[in-house]
Amino acid sequence: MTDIPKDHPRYESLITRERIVEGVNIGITSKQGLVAQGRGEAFDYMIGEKTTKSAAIAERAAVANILLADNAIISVNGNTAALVPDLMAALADVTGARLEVNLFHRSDARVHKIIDHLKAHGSGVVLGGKGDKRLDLSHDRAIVDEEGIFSADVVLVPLEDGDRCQKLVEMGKTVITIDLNPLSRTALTANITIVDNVTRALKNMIQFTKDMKTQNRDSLQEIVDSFNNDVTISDALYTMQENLKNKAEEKGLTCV
Ligand code: PTJ
Repeated sequence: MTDIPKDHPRYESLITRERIVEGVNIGITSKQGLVAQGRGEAFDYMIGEKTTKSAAIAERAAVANILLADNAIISVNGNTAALVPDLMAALADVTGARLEVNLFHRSDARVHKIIDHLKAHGSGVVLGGKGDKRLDLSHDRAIVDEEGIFSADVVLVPLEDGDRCQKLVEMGKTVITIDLNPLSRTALTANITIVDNVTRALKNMIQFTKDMKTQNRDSLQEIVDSFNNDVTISDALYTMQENLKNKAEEKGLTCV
């Protein structure tokens, strides 16, 4: 890893990038994952590199859904395994959800490397190694575990690529995504879209779970019922528009 000095103004962003590169070097992240990370960084600039109020509302609604679930699964891919293995393990631990490795650019070797990596970062059971069921999709994200994603009622799919999200919604599951691009197919299809960096979102969700865990089911259900995903997506778009406009005004620019 390149040595990034702590006082570098872009320290957090550069360290995140190093983690993805390291993920590719050790064989847990796909090369395509580098492109996905770059896209995420661009949208993070536009959202202001912080958790917005509407993202925090979506994170609370996500936690309420997970706490109410009978079988909640957190899906892990090559990017999230490299970026946030400890936070994934901690979120599973505090919510009682289970982790399942599910890959677009799938190989059995990479699935098992990610399972080992998650365990080395504190995870208990990690599903995804069996691959004993298929979703009705024509690519390898279709391969899932029967006791995991296939039978889950709530699934968290961070940094997802569209098709599977739609399929899971069609199967009647509650699908939560974390995606900095509010216009992606996944963001527009999921039941709960958290427009936030996965590095911030998971930290918040762990804290919210600790705060909400003692609430009774009725009050968790109220949080779920009052959530509106269209408002969340539109707030993210307006926030980006506002941030861009403010930046242009700071520069004294007008349209040509
Ligand atoms: O490990 P695999 O084989 O399962 O592949 C994983 C990737 C991420 C490569 C695959 O799912 C993919 O190609 O995803 P996409 O279509 O690039 O979508 C990823 C989405 O996540 C994009 O909308 C990005 O803007 C967004 N994103 C990228 N980095 C972050 C992010 N959202 C939140 N936090 C990030 N750090």
